[in-house]
Amino acid sequence: MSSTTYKSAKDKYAAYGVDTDKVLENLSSIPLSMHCWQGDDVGGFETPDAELSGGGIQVTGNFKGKARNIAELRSDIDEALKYIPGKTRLNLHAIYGEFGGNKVDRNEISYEHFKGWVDWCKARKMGIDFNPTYFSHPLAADGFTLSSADKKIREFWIEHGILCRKIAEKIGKALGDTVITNFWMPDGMKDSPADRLAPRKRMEESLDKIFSVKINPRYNRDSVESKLFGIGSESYVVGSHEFFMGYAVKNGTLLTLDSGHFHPTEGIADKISSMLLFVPEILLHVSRGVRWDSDHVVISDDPTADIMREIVRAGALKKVHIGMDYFDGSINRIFAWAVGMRAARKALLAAMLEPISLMRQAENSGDYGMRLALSEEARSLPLAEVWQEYCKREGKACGLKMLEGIKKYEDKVLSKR
Ligand code: RNT
Ligand code: ZN
Repeated sequence: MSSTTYKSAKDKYAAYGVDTDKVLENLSSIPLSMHCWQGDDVGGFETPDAELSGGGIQVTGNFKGKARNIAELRSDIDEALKYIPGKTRLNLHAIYGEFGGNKVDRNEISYEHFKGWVDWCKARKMGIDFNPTYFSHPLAADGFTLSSADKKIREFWIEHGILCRKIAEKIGKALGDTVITNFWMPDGMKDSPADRLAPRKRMEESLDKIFSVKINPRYNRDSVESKLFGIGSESYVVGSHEFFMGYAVKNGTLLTLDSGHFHPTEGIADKISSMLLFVPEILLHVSRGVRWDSDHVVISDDPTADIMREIVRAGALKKVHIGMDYFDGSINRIFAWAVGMRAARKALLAAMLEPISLMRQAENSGDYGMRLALSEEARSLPLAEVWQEYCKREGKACGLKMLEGIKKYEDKVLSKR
C-alpha cells in the first residue's frame, strides 16, 4: 500500500508530466557498482595486514572495525546492502582475491582466486566489475608501472593487466554478464619531469600489448582512467585526461571519468555527451573531491546531481556504467557505503523525475525563461517522498531506521574486531 504522502507526491509530479511509478520501475534496473575497497581502506588480502601504499592515493582515518579478511568484508557488504536499494554490482580489485594465506604475486593471479566472489555474488544476483591493481607493490614503489623505463617492470605489469582481463572474462562468463575492467595506473612524478613524452609513449605501448590479447567483449570490456595529479605525482601524471581520452578514442576502449580527477571547479557532467560521440561507453567513478583528490563519501550535492541529470538527459543510461570510488577510514565504513550508494541513486531518481519533456518543449520553442522556471520548480518537488516510497518497495530501511540498524551493527560487530 502506497502512503498518502506518496500519492500526493505522485500527483504533484504528474502535473509536470512525470509518472513516478514508471520512474521507480525503471530506476531499479539501473545498476550501480559498489567498490569493495571502502570496506578495508584499499588494503586487499595479499597479506593478513595489507595496507594501501603508494600509488598517489591515500586513505586517512582509523575508525574501529575495518574488515581484516574476506569473511569480514563480505559480512560488512551484506550489512550495507540492507540499506542500498536497486540493482547493485560489486567492484573488485585484483588484490581482493582469495589467496588462502599464500603469497600470490600480481603476475600469478588466476580465476581460481576470484571464484569464491563469483559464487558469493551469484547468490546475491550481483554482477561484478574488476580492476588490475597497479599500486601497493614493490614494483610500483618508484612511481612508474606500465610506463617504467625498466623493461622488466613494464613486462611484469603488462602480465598483470592481461591476467586481469582473462580473469574478468571468466567472471563474466560464469555470471552470464559483462564485467567492466578499469585500468588506472598511478605513474607520475612529484616534480616537473625533463621528459613528459617518453613515459607516455611507453604507457601507450604497454597498454597496446595488454589490449592486443583477444577477450570476448560479451564478458569483459576495458576502460581507462585518467587523473590530474596524485599524492607524490603532483607535477606530472602519465595518464592525464588528454592521454586517456586520446587513447580511448583511438583504440575503442571505454573511458573512465572520475569526478575527483579534474580541476577543483571542473565537473565531469558536461564531458559525458561529448565523449559518448567518440567512445562506445563510459565508466564513471562517482566520488567527492574536497580541495585535493580526497575521495570523500558521495553525498547529494550539485556535482552528483549534475552527473545523473546529464546521463538521463543524454538518454545514456545503457552506455554509462556508474561506479563509486571513494574511501574514508575515519567513519563507520558501512555508513560510507550506504550513504554514498544511496546518495548516488537518489540523484539518479531526481534526474529521472525531472519534467524533461516540458523543458525540451520550452527549449525547442525558444522559451528559455520557461525552461529555467521549470527546472527551478522541479527542484522543490517532493523527491523525499518518492525516495521513501522507493526504499519501501525495495524493502530497504530508510531514515532513522537505517541509522539505528547500522549503529547496532557497529556495536555488535565492528567494535568487537
Ligand atoms: C585513483 C583512482 C582509482 C582508485 C581505485 C582504488 O585515483 O581513482 O580508480 O581509486 O582503483
Ligand atoms: Zn577512480
